[in-house]
Amino acid sequence: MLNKSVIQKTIIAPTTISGNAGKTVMPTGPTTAPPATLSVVAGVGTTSMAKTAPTVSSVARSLSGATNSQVGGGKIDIDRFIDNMMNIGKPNSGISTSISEQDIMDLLLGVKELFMEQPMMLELDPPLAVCGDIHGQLTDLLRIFGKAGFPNTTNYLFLGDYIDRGRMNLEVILMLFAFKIKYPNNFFLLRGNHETQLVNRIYGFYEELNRRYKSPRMYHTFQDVFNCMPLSALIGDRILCMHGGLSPDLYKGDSLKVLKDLVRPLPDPPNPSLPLDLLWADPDHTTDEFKFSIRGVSCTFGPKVVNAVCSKFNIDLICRAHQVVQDGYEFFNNRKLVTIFSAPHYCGQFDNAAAVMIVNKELQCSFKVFRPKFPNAKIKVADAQLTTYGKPPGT
Ligand SMILES: [Mn+2]
Repeated sequence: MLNKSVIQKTIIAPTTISGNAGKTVMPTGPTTAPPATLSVVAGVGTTSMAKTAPTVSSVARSLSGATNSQVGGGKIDIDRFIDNMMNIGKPNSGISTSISEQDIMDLLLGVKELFMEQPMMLELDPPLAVCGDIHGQLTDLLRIFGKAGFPNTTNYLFLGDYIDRGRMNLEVILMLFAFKIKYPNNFFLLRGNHETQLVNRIYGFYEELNRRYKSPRMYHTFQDVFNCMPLSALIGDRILCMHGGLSPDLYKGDSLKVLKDLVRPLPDPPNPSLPLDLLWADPDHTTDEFKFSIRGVSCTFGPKVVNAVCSKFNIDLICRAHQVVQDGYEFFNNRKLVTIFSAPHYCGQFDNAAAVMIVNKELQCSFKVFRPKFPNAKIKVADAQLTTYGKPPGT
């Protein structure tokens, strides 16, 4: 009979928050598969893994030969669209002057078709970079691409919450959708709870669209796309990803088929329901199983649920987003679950860092951490004073 140490593939190493070297712990038992380890390294550019291959490799399993730019929106010239996106910010090239409503509608149609062509539960092969909430923080998204690789060199999985709260929601969601069409088998976007009408009607997206394009039709077309986005992903058969968390329906379920079988288009899911929990649930130390959430929606789940889901479905790690965590990533329950949050200095109100989880080919995981920058912080003022004191007047 197999014992647990034999079938366990992912071994999780201690976190080194301040140090550079991540400890890698080898599997304790013999295993035929390549050992999968989770080594944690804080700080940008200090990962223990090999550099990502210079070209994008195919990560999506069981997706037949879809070629870049031809999948989904046949109408949209995606290279031109991305060019226009990249020019935003130059003089006289705000988004609503450089990208027409028709271009956006074509993009939305294309990306919706593409989401529907791909499974509800994505099955992906590493290597890839996993990102948490972005919330309209475009410059931080570009910073992530700058450090972890642009989508032409690095595979990505985003865990949802692209819009609301931030200042450039439209730019963020359009850029992500454009990359989805450009690299359909290497760039993946899960749905977050903000990609539901109930939420994005209130928290900024609706108002931003109305202000910039004055188009209720466009807002509704966005909802049609959100309703078709996938809710979960499985990396290398071992890392289960979603925006929010686990659900009683998954806990009691016999297989991951419950995730694969969710039907789209899926308008705002009812409370309680499996898709709602995937979008909203949070881990919780104060309960063993499930508890009502103080959010007023969905539930929280405890260590027992994490352990049961991991062992039942042969999963090493649950990977989710949805909550601000100080270092950009945070473990729960003996590192069987990790929260990733990728919007640093969230809303301008938190001083949190952001993180991206890098999963290499051998399922070794490491973290790139992005510390927030405070352009108006006190330290800058002190610097300026020092400069003034050090120089004679008039220079
Ligand atoms: Mn969320």
